[in-house]
Amino acid sequence: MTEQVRIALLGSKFMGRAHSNAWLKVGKFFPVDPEPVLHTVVARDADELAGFAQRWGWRNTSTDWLQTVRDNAIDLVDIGTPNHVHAGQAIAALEAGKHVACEKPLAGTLQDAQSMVDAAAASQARTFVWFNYRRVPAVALAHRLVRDGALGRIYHARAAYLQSWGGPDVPLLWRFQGDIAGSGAHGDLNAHLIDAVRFVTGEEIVSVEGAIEHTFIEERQLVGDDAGGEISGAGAGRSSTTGRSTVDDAVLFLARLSGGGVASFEATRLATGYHNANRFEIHGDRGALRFDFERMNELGFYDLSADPAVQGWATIDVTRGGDGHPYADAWWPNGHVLGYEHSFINQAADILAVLGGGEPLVPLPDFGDALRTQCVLQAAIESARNRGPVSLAEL
Ligand code: SOE
Repeated sequence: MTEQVRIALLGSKFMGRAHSNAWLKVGKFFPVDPEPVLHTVVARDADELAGFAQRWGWRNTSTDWLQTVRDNAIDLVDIGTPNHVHAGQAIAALEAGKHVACEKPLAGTLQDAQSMVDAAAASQARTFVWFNYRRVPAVALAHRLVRDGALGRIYHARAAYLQSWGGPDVPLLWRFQGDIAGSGAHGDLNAHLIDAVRFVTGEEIVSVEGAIEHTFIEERQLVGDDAGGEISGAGAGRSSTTGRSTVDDAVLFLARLSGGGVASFEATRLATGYHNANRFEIHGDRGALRFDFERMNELGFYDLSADPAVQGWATIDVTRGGDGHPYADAWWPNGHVLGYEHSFINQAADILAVLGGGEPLVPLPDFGDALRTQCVLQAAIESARNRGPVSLAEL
């Protein structure tokens, strides 16, 4: 008899849709045990909630997240809400004995993130963080290649997350309010880059050597309550008055890696011309890798062990089942590519594997792992504000 895991989803905006889709589809493509049950979805707007639940197949709705996370009918709480409420919601769920899957970044502040890790340590429940890009097959393959020595000693990691949706016409969404988001592009996008560099290299960031934190657009139009977490601001009620953006639009920083290499990170919402260019390059003494999410089914590989006459950047089509390409066997025949939503479905499969007593296909970050990323986020901000190096050992 296949067990079930009854899920409560907190949040019904962008991540609410991505997670709903993942729980709805995962059992269609993976042999899940336990099976996910879309039990209850929680959001503030009762009117919108009924339509959301019907569209995605949630059995129940609620506007009371605390009552829901304490409900004995719930096994796993999935947090897709803005950053400032991650800690309260996750801690309440853990105290109620629930497993918790939380969107990135773990929290808006290091203090909140630490409190979540402390609550997890005091609980028997499992925790997970939706650093979904680890489950883009090309990124998972990069992780395996480095783990197996294909790059050798790591010299450089170069990571950039380039978006351009944050222009002056976008109103003062929660993502531009420091008391809600904690930071802007930094916590939103550098979080992904830091996690990806740690995941692919298998190394930790030991210091931030210098950083720039910059806000290009300091005033934004105030919005109505319906803007929620959507990054487009589309449909958001417009106001003629403006409010101050209290977060960065871009953060760049330089760092040292635990293996002796050096790294650069750049996150921005104003890289005109790029929409979701989450990219990294890793250089070692035996080879190099490069990835760009805007060509997400491809991985670039430069192999110094190959015959020098034919050395060059190979573009690997990471869709081939049976060839050891991560997750490929669950999906389509060779060359039938995947999209953004598949990284979440792959993560849902790994979460269910762990809850069923098994192992994920590639490492899944729990709260403790995500805290290390949160510490790097904090170190970069301190380095920018103090205009000097910050060792992670100091945090
Ligand atoms: C907005 O920048 C955003 O939705 C991020 O919050 C997600 O983590 C990223 O995958 C897409 O862009």
